[in-house]
Amino acid sequence: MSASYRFTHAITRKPAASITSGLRAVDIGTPDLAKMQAHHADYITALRSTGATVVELNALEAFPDSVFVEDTALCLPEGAVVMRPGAPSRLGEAAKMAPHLAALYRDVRHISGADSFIEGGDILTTESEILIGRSARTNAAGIVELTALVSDWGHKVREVFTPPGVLHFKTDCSLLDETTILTTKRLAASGCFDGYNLIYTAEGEEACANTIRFNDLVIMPEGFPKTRDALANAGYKVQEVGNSECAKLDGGMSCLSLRFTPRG
Ligand code: CIR
Repeated sequence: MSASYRFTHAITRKPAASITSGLRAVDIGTPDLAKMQAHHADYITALRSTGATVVELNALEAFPDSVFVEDTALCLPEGAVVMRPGAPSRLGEAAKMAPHLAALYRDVRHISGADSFIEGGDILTTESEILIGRSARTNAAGIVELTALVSDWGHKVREVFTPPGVLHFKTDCSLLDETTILTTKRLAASGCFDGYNLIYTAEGEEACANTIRFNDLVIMPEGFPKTRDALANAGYKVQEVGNSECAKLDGGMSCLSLRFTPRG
């Protein structure tokens, strides 16, 4: 069925000029807005090239990290769940996404507990389960609440761990197809992917683990030739997109979109 990587829709949000104040674990330089906009346009072109409808939302200056829309929601075929981001400066972004989801889905649910925190970057939806990494942004209460919200849609959640010092679970992994995951060795070492086929990022190229399978394409950040060639040799159709500016804010390919097929 390939519902975990075949999608009719994506939502993106234009980078705000305030992106220069975006959150980052380590300061390795200020992102260049014009360069980020050019990369963002290339990313949208890649999504659209697969035939998907891409809804491009306007920039939100009040939220510097709002280009990273993935963290605001979990989109499943049956409905969408609006997250409660664990970063205080990002909490309000989720409510800004809700009406856009309501325009495409009949069933939109919300993480609402005052103690529940969860960000989409910690959630990997595979063909058979939803893996959620507990992290500095996603806590046990958030995972419990999400598990309850998606159970009547028939989804099973499995709690896993995001390695210390890694922003999100998906910073270090991506789904490539029904049974295959691209991962760093440090994440796979936790045993969280037992039963899946794994392709490892090449030594020194761990920063490209955050890629996306979107319809026929694997969209990955530019500049990781060994992993790119390994994916191409494994039969994937790889499309590289510049990510130097988002990388300064710990962002990658998955963060920049919500990808889904709403069930009418
Ligand atoms: C943040 O720290 O929240 C942003 N600077 C980066 C968010 C990246 N999002 C993602 O991996 N899903």
